[in-house]
Amino acid sequence: MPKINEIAECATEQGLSLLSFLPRQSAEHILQKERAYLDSYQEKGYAGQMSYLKRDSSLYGTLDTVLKDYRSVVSLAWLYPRNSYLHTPLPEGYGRVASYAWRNDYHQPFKEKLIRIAKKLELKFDAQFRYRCFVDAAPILERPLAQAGAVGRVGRNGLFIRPGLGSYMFIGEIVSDLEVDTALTTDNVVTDLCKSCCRCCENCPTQALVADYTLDARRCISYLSIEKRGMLAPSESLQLGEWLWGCDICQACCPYNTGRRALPEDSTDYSAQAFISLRETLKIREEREFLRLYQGSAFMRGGRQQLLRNACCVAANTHALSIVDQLITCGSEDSSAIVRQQAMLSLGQLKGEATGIECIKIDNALAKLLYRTQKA
Ligand code: B12
Ligand code: SF4
Ligand code: SF4
Repeated sequence: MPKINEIAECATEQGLSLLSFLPRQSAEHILQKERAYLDSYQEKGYAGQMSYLKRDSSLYGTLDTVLKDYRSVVSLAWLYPRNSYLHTPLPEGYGRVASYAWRNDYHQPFKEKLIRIAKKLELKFDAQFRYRCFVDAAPILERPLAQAGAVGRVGRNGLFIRPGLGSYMFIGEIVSDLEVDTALTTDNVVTDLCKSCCRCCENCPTQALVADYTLDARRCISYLSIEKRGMLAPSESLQLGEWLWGCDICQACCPYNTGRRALPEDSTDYSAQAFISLRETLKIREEREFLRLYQGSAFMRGGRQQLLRNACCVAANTHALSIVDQLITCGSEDSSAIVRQQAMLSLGQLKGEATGIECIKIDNALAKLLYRTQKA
């Protein structure tokens, strides 16, 4: 039976941190409790359009659905860069990208790390056991499971925070037949992290954190930019603010992310990933070109249409009059009706700010686009 520190060692070798190692009974108990929370989350409509979050909560109430008669679940964290560009003014004609999306998509590489850990344990203990590895890809309530390990907690912003590491992390699990050595040390049990702090709630620009630990996804920039399909209503488009993809505000303002992290900081210059040119984005007309640029990135989740839709919104929100021509081209030529309409809405918004010749140009373009839309 592997001891908790042996699992932690294997995790460290893969650049991961151990968050929890739970026997079946504890995991099932937690998931049953959280299931009730999910029910009320669904009832209040907080899940928005995310159909996968609206599935019957019984699916989430056990891990037997992913590995029948499993014996334990290990939760592990993979840190990603923190967003240190939030105080850098946005360059004109650019949009912000949340730091989880700066590197290649995390799902596959993280899963491979988890598989390597499981294989190492098999070798080390000369025992074959059934296991399955998951990263954000099954009906698993990852944060409550991570929290049960007592090394960190979910904060008021809804994110799992481990003091010393912060919250800029992905969470993944190994569900398996491994027996657990339950000797968890209790001297570092984290109970209340936030105390009287409320920085995340105060700084969330859309008041999406509607109650302690509770996020109304429908108001969250991350949801609107990544998960919400189709057109964005004018109020939603405004809510994106400067964010082209995701949002880091409630993490960046959290004191647990501002100190030094226990792991070495990544010294890569991520500015080219943190700020993306709206002009270049709005020029991507073909799926092939989108794939050439973004295959393997987090943008694949929403695809070309959604990235361009968001770029139109950010252009209007940031008063980017310098890319009016690009918006006009999008409004008339893009193959996606959603992109065309979002471009027209943004042009309408920018018209109010333009003066002289610029204003006449937008007016003419809008009249032509409107005529064409009515004729179609
Ligand atoms: C749906 C989803 C979203 C949705 C909705 C988020 C939400 N609050 O549910 C949207 C698109 C908005 C989103 C945004 C982001 N997400 Co997301 N998301 C998920 C996903 C796929 C499911 C989450 C889920 O089941 N939610 C349902 C609710 C009911 O459960 P829960 O959030 O797991 O847990 C809640 C309860 O435990 C409750 N709770 C716990 N204790 C207590 C105590 C009390 C008193 C109360 C009332 C409640 C309570 O609060 C928890 C947090 O809301 C998970 C992956 C997964 N399978 O878990 C990733 C995941 C949560 N997301 C992740 C990330 C990185 C993000 C973003 C940071 C990305 C970005 N930069 O834009 C943002 C952060 C926004 C935020 N403040 O949470 C990571 C979080 C890592 C971490 N440190 O916590 C995860 C775990 C993915 C992963 N495998 O790494 N996400
Ligand atoms: S991710 Fe942004 S919009 Fe969503 S809760 Fe955090 S600060 Fe608010
Ligand atoms: S900002 Fe403050 S209240 Fe919000 S999660 Fe961090 S410590 Fe908790």
